[in-house]
Amino acid sequence: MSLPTRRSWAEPFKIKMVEPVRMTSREDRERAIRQAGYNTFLLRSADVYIDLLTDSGTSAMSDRQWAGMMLGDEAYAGSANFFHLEEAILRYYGYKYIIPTHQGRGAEHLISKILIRPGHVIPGNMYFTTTRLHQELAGGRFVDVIIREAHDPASTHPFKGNFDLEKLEDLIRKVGEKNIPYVSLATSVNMAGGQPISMANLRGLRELTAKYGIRIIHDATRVAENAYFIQQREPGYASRSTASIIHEICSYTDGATMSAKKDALVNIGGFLALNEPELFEEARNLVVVYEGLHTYGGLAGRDMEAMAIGIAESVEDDHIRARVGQVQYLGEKMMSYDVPIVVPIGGHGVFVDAKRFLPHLTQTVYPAQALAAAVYLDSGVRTMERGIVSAGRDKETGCDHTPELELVRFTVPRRVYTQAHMDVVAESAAFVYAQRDKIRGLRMTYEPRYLRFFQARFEEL
Ligand code: PM9
Repeated sequence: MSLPTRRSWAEPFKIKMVEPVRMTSREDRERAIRQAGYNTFLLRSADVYIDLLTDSGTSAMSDRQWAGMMLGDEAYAGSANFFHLEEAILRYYGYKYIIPTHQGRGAEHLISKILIRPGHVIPGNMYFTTTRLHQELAGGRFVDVIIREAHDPASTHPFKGNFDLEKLEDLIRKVGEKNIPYVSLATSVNMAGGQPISMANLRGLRELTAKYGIRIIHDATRVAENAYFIQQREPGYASRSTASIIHEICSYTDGATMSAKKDALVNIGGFLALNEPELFEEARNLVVVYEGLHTYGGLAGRDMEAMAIGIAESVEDDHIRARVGQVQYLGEKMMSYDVPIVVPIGGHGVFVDAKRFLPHLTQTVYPAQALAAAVYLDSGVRTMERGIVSAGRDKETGCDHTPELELVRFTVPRRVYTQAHMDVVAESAAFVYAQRDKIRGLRMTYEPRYLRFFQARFEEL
C-alpha cells in the first residue's frame, strides 16, 4: 500500500446543526427559471439546491455567535452590545469611531452624503454596484483607476486589485484634488473576481493621497480575505498573522464602510468607521435620519453582539485558510474540467468567464445572465451574473456600461457547504460547458431604474 502524496487539511469546525436542501427535477427548474424571468435573484430559495448566489448574509454563525445572540441588550439607547462592537472594531481594524448600519449600503449612503458634492470625482479600484450608485446619487462620478490586468480574466497578476497610481495621479492633476473627496479603496475587489490589493500598492496609494491631502475610504467588506492573500503571496508577510495584516491595511486608510454580512460572518449588519471626529459628528447626525440611533443604526442588540464575535472569528488564521481554501478547491476542480474561469482564483467565489464559455453570444444578449440560468437548469445550483447587466447604465449618457469582464460568480458562503457540494457544483459547470453551443442569449423585458441586476426580467431569444 502506498502512502498518500499529500497531507490534507480540513475545516477548523465540526457541524452541529443541519438544514435540509432539496434537489428538484429539471421540469421544476424550467418552470421556476421562466417564472423568475431568467434572473436568479427572482428564484425562490426553496427551488434552489446549492445556493452560490452570494456570500452576503449567508454564512453559518458559530455556536459562540448564537450564544451571543442570547446576550442581546435590546435597550433603545446605549446597548452593551454596541460597546462590544466598538471594542472589536477598534481592536481588529483600528478605527476610532463607529456608526452601526443595517448593512453595507447604509454606511455607503452616509459617507456619500457627508463627503460628496455635485461635480465631485471619486477614483477607485473598480466599481461596486451599490457603492457607485450612492456616489452618483450624491452627485459624484466614479472613475476606475484599477490596473489594466484586472480587466483581463486570463492575467495571472497576483494583485489584480492594485491601483494604477500613475493613472490616479494624472486624474488628480486633471480634475484637481479639491474635487476628489476621497479615494474609494476596496480590499478583495469583488467585481474583478475577488482579487486582492498588495500592501506595497496600498502604501504607494497612501503616499500619493497624502501628497494631495485626499482621504482614503476603505470598503472593508472582505478585508480578511485580502489579508490572507497578502500573507500567502507578498514578500515579507509569510510569517505575519492575518489579524496583524488587517490592522496594517486599515492603518493606511481614513475610514471604512463595512458590509459585515461577508467577512464578519453575520446574517445582517454593517458599519461606518471613521478616525476624524468632525466626520463622525456628521455621521452621528445623519444616522438618526436614515438608520436609527447612533448606538444601534438599524440593528438589534443581538445582531451587534453576533457581529462583534464574528469579527474576532473572521481574523483567525485557521478560519481564513479554510474559507479561501474551499474557494480555491472549487476553482481548481473547474479548471481540471477546462471550464474557463478568472485567474488567479478569488477569495469569495469562482468567477466563470462567460465570454470564453459562450463565444457565440455577443454581450448585447447577456451571456453571463444566460449562463447563470443554464447552470441553474442543469443542477439547481444558483449563481449570479457579474457583467453587463450588473454594470448598468452610464449616469450621463444613459447608455449601457460594457465591462470587459462578463462573468458568472459562483460565490461560496462561509462555513456552509462541504467539499462534496463543491464537487457537485464543478461537475455541473463541466456538464453545462460540454453543452455550451445550445445556450441561447436573452432579451431584457423589464429594466428597473436602480441596480437593475436585482430585479430585471428576461426571456430567451
Ligand atoms: N455585496 C454581493 O453579493 C450583496 C449585494 S450586491 C449583489 O457581493 C461590497 C464590496 C460588497 C457589497 C455587497 C456591498 C454592499 C458593499 N461592498 O449588501 O449593503 O460586496 O451589505 O453591502 C453583495 P450590503
